[in-house]
Amino acid sequence: MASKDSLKKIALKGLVAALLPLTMGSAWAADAPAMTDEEKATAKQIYFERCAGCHGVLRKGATGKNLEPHWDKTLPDGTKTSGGTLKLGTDRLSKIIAYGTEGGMVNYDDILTKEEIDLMARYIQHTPDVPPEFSLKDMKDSWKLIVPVSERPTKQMNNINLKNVFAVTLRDAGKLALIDGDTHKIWKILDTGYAVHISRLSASGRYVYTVGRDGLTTIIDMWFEEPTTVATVRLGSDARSVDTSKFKGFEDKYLIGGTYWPPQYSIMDGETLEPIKVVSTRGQTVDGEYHPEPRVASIVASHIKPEWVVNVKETGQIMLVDYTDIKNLKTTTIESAKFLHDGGWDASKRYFMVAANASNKVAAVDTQTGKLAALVDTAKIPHPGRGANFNHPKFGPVWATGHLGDAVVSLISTASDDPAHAQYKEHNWKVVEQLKMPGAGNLFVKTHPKSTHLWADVPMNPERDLAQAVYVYDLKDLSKEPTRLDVAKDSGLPESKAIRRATHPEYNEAGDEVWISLWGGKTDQSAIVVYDDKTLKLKKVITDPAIVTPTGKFNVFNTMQDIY
Ligand code: DHE
Repeated sequence: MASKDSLKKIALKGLVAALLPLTMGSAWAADAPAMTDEEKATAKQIYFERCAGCHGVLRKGATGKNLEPHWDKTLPDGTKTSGGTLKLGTDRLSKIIAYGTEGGMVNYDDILTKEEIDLMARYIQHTPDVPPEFSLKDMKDSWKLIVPVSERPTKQMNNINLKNVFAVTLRDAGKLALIDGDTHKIWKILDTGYAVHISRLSASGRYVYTVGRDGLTTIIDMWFEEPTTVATVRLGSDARSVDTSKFKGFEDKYLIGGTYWPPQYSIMDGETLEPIKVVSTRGQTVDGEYHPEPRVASIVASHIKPEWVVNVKETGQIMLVDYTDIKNLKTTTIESAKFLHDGGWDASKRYFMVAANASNKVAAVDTQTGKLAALVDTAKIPHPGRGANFNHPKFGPVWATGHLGDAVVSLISTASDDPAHAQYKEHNWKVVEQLKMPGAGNLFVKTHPKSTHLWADVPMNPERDLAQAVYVYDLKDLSKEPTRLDVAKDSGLPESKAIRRATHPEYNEAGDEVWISLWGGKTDQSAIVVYDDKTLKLKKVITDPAIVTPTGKFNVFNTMQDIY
């Protein structure tokens, strides 16, 4: 819910200023229910915070349905059909927002007030506003170089084992906690953009990059005595992804960031964040239709080439961007399937596996040849995070993904150049096994080369008992039921009204312990619960009044090396 406090905070961060022009010049649908300017401004903010991620700023739909007042479409068999929010009306829309749908829309009756639900039901019957563009000049104007490179340390000035530091998103606090993985102590909490989505590490492991949903990107230098934000820049008004240049000779040289709005990616200097180039992703979908809002979903840096893999959600186009010559940028565009979202490398780091979630497919990109290796059909709404790689006792190397829409974890056989794996070739790019989960609503799976366990969460399941627990599979015997760990109970925190969702398993550097976030209410003290990976016994609860809504956690070493 967008409380007055959170609205104030975001306003301070300049987001409202960026969004205000959106109301101007919009053509409100004549038949839509009346709204005051104040109501529209509040609804716009809630839409940005809660709805745009799935339905899109222009409301053309992606993971979520199209929410335009009126739409016409031609089905593959030639039948013409139409619909829209005006046809559904305020009552029906209020019910959908409050109680959700079987199609995957979550219920908002415990997040938004009745008044806010009514407000949103009326708001989405109006024509969507087209937000302003964000140019290279806008980026340059927003750029703040807080500590120039010449004034930064030339060696590490602290005794922390940087490789085992965890960057932890404190989602609703708009902050990032850096936690020492060796001592389990909070090292420092820093201000960042609103609801930081991911953190990524520079190739050297010295810099942490974060990106907020509001597009504010920060670079934190861990060589100071205390971690210090050395530069910030805004990428646009809505963003989810960043990555660095990891290929030999380009370490820490460039940063790339992707935005949902405007639909584009930006290239910056890796040490200062000085903006260098902006590239639009608008264009044709894999079906050949023009799309005005193809948002940049996951971005990943190759270890075997000077390239980034940029996954464009709505068009289903995967771009391999060669960063050796930014002025004369070369990109290879690979057709896959619409609604690309998140993904990770296979064990060999040659193939990038990315979920086309609303198409129920996973695309495997061969980054060596620059071609699509396969489009794999999976269960409903694959959501891998970065996925998990291990050797299946019967099928050899597999990459695992969980599903938001089905109670399974899918194991996909991945190709390998190792002659010892030749026997598994016939299974490559097929789902070779589905592990049964206790319910749908998985977001992340994780394992480690030194582990014999596969961890899976179910935070989006409506059942409290499931959402507050994680499930651990024994990789030596996948026929066994997974072990259930009650993370909320193990945290020792008092029962809370809001479900505390156990999410995002992340290994430490040694690969012998696993950290789970307990994602509680937006003002509740919460925790990170640490388990011994061998015994599955509770090892430590990291909690503090400042630990509020922890979600993603990124271990420096594992993120640098893409170990999962
Ligand atoms: Fe995420 C990864 C988009 C909601 C936590 N999320 C990603 C990526 C994208 C994305 C494109 C891949 C980034 C990359 O690798 O470069 N996420 C979106 C959305 O559009 C969506 C559905 C709605 C929204 O409005 O943002 C959404 N995501 C969420 C959450 O609600 C989560 C659970 C909690 C939160 O902090 O917001 C969440 N997303 C994460 C995390 C990752 C992520 C922790 C990184 C996973 C990893 O291990 O790499």
